[in-house]
This record gives sequence, structure tokens and C-alpha cells, in this order.
Amino acid sequence: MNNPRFPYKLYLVVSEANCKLGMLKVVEEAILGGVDMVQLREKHLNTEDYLRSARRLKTLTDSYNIPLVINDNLQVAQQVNSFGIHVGCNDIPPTVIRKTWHSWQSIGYSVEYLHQLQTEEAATADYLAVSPVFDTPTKTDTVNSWGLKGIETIRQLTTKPLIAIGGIGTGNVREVMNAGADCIAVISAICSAEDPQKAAYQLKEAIIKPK
Ligand code: 3NM
Repeated sequence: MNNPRFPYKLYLVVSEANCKLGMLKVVEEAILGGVDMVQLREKHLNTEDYLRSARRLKTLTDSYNIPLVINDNLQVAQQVNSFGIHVGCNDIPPTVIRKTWHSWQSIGYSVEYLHQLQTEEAATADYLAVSPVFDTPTKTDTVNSWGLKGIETIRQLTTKPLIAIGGIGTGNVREVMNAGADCIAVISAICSAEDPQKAAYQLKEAIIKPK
């Protein structure tokens, strides 16, 4: 599906701990392989350390003209002037972010429960993340895996851009897109790969190839 409001197709979510080869190296290789959006997710860091990491990453993503999103820290997002901020249902609500966030910047909101779709929070977000699509060892504090049927259901209930995340790799990426996702977000498939550039390239090829 091509969504003109959301042209991004392969979204890399990173933290230093998830990148054995080093975060900046993984991100640069992933961009060269085809990643077109990056999120820094260092929720456990204090704001000072989070900011230091975000600044380094922003320099890199800016050099490739790739949008950077900050996970759940408004102060860091504002200080680095990131493209966007991403939050889940237990984080800063999008309605609160919107009050301090310029309208051209993007708010992402993870949907873990169907009832979230009827909330002001989902209505305020610029894009929604269907999280998790499949069970994944990377995030275990989730109750519900949506599966392909879940993506199809959410697709029918909203016209917002949908990012699918959780347990996605080259083997299942095509069916996730066919179910109605606009974009695929991954951690492990790229961060744990021996060759992140190749992993990103193969994912991107599978995403953009004709159905
Ligand atoms: N949600 P994988 S991170 C499901 O930040 C999920 O909201 C996240 O899984 C969030 O390593 C995450 O299989 C796990 O790509 C990503």
C-alpha cells in the first residue's frame, strides 16, 4: 500500500544495547541498505545520556536526510529537533505532546488494544504502530499479538498510516504488508544481523516488490 502522507517503508528502532556492532555503525549500514526512518529507543537512560546519544544519532541521520524519531522523551525530542516522537499507551499521551509540539512534527502511537483506536490519543497521532504483530523476545511486556488478522481489522478501522512491529523478518514481511501495513518497523532483523546493510536491503526488497 502506498500512502502519500507516509512515504516511509522500512523503519529501524534502535538502542545501543540491541546493536552488537555498535549503534551508529548499524544505523549507517541499515540506511545504506534501505532503511528510511529511524527511532531511538533508550527509555531506561536519564535525559542527559539519552540526549547525548540522540545528538550523535541525529548528526548521522541528518547527513543522509533520514527522519529521526525519539521514543517517549519529549525533552530529548525537542532538544534535538527530531522529526517525531513515538509513545505507547503507558507513555506521555499524544494529546499532551500535541500541546507542546509543532504541527509539522510527527507523533507515533503504539496500539496494543483495540479500544485505543476510539480514543483521542489515537485520533491525535500522525501514525499508529500495530504492536506487536507477532511474539518477539525483544519486547515481552505485551499481552496481545495482533497477527495478520489484527492488522486487517485495524486497517478497516482507521485511515492513519500503519506501522507494523514485532517479530517481522524477510520470511513474513510480504504478508504483513499485504494485510494492510504501510511500513515495517524492526529491531532484531537488522540490529542482530551480522550484515545489517544486507538485512535491510533484503527487507526493503521484500517490502517494495510487487504483491
Ligand atoms: N514494540 P523485533 S519494540 C513490538 O517500541 C515492539 O513499541 C516496540 O520486535 C515499541 O525485535 C517492539 O522482533 C519489538 O523487531 C520489536
